[in-house]
Amino acid sequence: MREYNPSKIEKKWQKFWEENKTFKAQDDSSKKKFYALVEFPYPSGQGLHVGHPRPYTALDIVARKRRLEGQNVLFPMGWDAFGLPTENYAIKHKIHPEIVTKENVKRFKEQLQSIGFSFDWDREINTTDPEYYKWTQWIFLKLLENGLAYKSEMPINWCPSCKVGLANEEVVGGKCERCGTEVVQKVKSQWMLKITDYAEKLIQGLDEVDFIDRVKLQQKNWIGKSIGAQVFFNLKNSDEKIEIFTTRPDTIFGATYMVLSPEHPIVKNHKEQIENYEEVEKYVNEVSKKSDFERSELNTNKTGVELKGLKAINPLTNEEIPIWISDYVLMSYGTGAIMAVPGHDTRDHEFAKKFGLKIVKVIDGPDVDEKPNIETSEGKLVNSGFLNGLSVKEAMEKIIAWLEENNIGAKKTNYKLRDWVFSRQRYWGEPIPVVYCEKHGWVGIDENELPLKLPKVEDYEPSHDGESPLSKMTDWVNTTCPICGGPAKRETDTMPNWAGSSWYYLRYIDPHNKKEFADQNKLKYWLNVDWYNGGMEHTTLHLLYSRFWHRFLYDLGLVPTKEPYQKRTSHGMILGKNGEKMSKSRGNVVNPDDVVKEFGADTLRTYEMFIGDFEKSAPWSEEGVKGCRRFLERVYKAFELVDENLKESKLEQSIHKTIKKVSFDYENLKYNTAIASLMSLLNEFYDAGKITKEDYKIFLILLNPVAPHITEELWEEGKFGGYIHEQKWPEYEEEKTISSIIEMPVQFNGKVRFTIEINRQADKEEVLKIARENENYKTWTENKKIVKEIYVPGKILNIVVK
Ligand code: ANZ
Repeated sequence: MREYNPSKIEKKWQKFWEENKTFKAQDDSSKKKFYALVEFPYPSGQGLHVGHPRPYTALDIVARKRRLEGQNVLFPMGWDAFGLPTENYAIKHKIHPEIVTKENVKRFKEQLQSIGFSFDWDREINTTDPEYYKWTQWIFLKLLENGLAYKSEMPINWCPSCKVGLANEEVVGGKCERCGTEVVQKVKSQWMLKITDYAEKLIQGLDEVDFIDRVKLQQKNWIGKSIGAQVFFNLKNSDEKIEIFTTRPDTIFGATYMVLSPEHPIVKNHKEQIENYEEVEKYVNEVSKKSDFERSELNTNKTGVELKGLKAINPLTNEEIPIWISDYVLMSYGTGAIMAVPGHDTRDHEFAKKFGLKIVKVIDGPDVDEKPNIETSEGKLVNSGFLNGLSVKEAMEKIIAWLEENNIGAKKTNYKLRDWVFSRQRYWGEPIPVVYCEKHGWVGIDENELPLKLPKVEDYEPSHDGESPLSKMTDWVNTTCPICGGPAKRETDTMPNWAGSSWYYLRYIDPHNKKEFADQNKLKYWLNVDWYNGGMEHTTLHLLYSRFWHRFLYDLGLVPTKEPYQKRTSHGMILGKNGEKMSKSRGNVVNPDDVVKEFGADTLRTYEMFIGDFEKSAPWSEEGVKGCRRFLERVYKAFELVDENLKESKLEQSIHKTIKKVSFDYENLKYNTAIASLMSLLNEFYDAGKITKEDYKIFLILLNPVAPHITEELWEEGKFGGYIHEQKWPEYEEEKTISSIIEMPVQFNGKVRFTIEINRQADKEEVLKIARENENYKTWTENKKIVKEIYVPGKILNIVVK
């Protein structure tokens, strides 16, 4: 008896594919190329998680299908291997992170191979390999040369537990993205990348690509473009001006006071004039402990202090207005100062109410004393001098022209996006290839010295003042300046783990190149990545960072396309059985190895795709896994339904319909419904009892992308010729997908009385014959004379009686 034995056939085919380099991508091909990319994993100590195979299987399906369609497919895999967990493990167990990484990579690779992904393993890369990070460092030097990398003293988000500075993107709800500890502010000298210079290009570029809407929207919101004006307010009895940013310059007549961020330089610079400086200083100190998140998102109770002794002049009303400081105005946005319009801005209104400040209505509508009129874009201007009677839009244009004419302000665009904090005070990252020379400041090292390798250290623990472990390596730190040869010190911070992943898709194109990060002709052939699937959580981090690096390389003429990725899709999470996020502490983790061992890789793959809507999260279910295994067993058994003598398929329509559905679904993230339609076709096979060889072959090819091992095996067993991975993706004919039997309404004197089933091609005589045989026919024609019989083919039969 034949029996489905995945453990045997899966190993066999994995070995075959590996030895024959079945999935090797060709660099010199006249075939249409298809570059499919999934986010390379961080090889953690825990090994693969059942969440990993979900996106990997999805794109593996597309990659396999496209190969069968005759395309030259690049589907690579590698390791994003720098990072904190490895370093923390190394500290705890006193093992070098390089060794830890090697072990983890080995395990991950075995696990991925056991699932049968069609990766081109010849292109495997590892971000911690000096031959790889040489080019990460090289790109950094280019950014430095072009003024896009700079060092700056600034308050950064600091995780006291990880002892590491975090980018805004790594702070979620005021907490460290990794360990959940409350993030505090700490002033440190940091390497920064000027992603803000690319804000506009990063927004514009979204128009050129095919990303799912929620990804585009999140990126746009994160970049946060606001169009408005900068306006200068004079400080009374001084030549100094306070610059503000507003999106509503039309409301300027209603600006009855100003609010500065407590860190605004005016505060310190006017210590002498400020009568209540002690009170002010106390407030400034209190605020310095809060993160921007607490100050904006969590800010419910408005606080603040007036700068007594200072006044500003509203340039339109010429009135003297008070100046306050408050934490709701952030130093990091706009100019760190605002004109407060309490009649129309909610936060300003709350503040004015609390501190008894003047409120003026400048846009008509309901009274603004009790509630700010926030529908400000609807009404007409009032109490606003030469703007009175204008609509908001008109007033906006007029006031900006006026401000520009009088040199008091100008149109201005602002972005929420901040520069990218690019230093980490940790060991396990790419060394930043710069030195500090007393004479020349920060200088990039010579390109010929790359890679600047991480030196071996004894102790990976960061010092308690937060300096990197590298700072203790005086031999390595002390060097010479590339410009003057004088003494210099190396940078001891390393790059964040977002560095290596910012360009990895380029290295896959030419992973062994020793002269360049990738050959220009190969880049021209392979770019863009045609389809990139990855987690939503990377939308404002990795995805944005890599688009920035790519655009920068494009501006230098080093890559041929503006954007790296043509299409971006995203998958939902796989949850534990209880519907909660899988985690060790919740005890609901499913290990893919166990599923492969017990049920087979093809079952794991099928289940991961069948679990539910690809874009939504879904809970794991043991029953679901078993159901998929039973399906594959039935696929295996259906081999016995093939009847060599049966020449014509009885299932032609179902076959064509299934080809159509599966072909569409695999390309449109509908893997679950594709599998469902294969399941129902299989049921039809069993119902029919006998199928043709061709029926079965088509079924196997359609299933092959999802369950590659079993389909290779059955193809071989059936001696269907060659290997299944060499076959052609089946095509369908539209006419054959349409049912030949249709329901036909039969009317008497224009009223539908009953319906009959006819063949779509049937002629009038045949249709009439079927109608007459119907038991209802008699009722409507009894004792009547038939005047006329009208047949509209495929639509209606109308019988006129008298
Ligand atoms: C006057 C005004 C009247 C404003 C009104 C809004 C409504 P977005 O759209 O987010 O860019 N603002 C400017 N700089 C700020 C800072 N550093 N911290 C906190 N708030 C700041 O918001 C721009 C608006 O936010 C600006 O326009 C300013 O208030 C405030 F009916 O000016 B507005």
